[in-house]
Amino acid sequence: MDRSDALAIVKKQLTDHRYQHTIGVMNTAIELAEKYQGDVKKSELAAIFHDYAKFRPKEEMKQIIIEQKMPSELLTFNSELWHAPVGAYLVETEVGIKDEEVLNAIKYHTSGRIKMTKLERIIYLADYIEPNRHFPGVEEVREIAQTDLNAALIQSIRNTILFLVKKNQPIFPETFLTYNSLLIEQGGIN
Ligand code: DGI
Ligand code: FE
Ligand code: FE
Repeated sequence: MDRSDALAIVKKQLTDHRYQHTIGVMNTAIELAEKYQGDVKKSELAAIFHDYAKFRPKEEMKQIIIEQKMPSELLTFNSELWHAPVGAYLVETEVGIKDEEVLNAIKYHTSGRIKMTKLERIIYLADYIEPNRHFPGVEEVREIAQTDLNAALIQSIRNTILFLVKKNQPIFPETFLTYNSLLIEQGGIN
């Protein structure tokens, strides 16, 4: 599928604001893939579709999580987490994308997971640092992303966890697992 077809499909699913975010993620993901020897085409495709399910009704997402036997633990956490795995499912079934690597990059773009692939890292980070993002700490992560993909990824997950803690929100276990596994992988613990 080429870029313009993919963008036309996703545009119908999103608000203008979220579509602009998607364009930002796409451009950033391509830059990161070029810089860090990722797959540029897969990065482009995963970025375009990463928020495909963002505006699906909660009830529909809940049904899909149950019917498709996704981890039921998801339902006890913030519904913001649901659009990632549900998005991967809908992008496969409605759009017809079959590439597992692309689907996994969509599926894990909110929580991450242990042993993230390079593509998953690129999409997670691009989602966090794309130019339309304006939260505290994002500039620092953009700086780190110029030279170190993994260090930038760790900083973005740390910021997300701190943000959730400050808002008194429960943190999805996968988010902690991702954070721990990246720190351990980086080495230098004790
Ligand atoms: O969809 P986006 O806004 O582009 O970004 P995203 O897919 O990273 O979703 C971010 C939202 O998900 C944000 O409101 C925080 C929330 N979130 C991310 N990780 C966790 C989380 N919420 C909970 N409760 N626990 C998490 O671990
Ligand atoms: Fe998202
Ligand atoms: Fe996003």
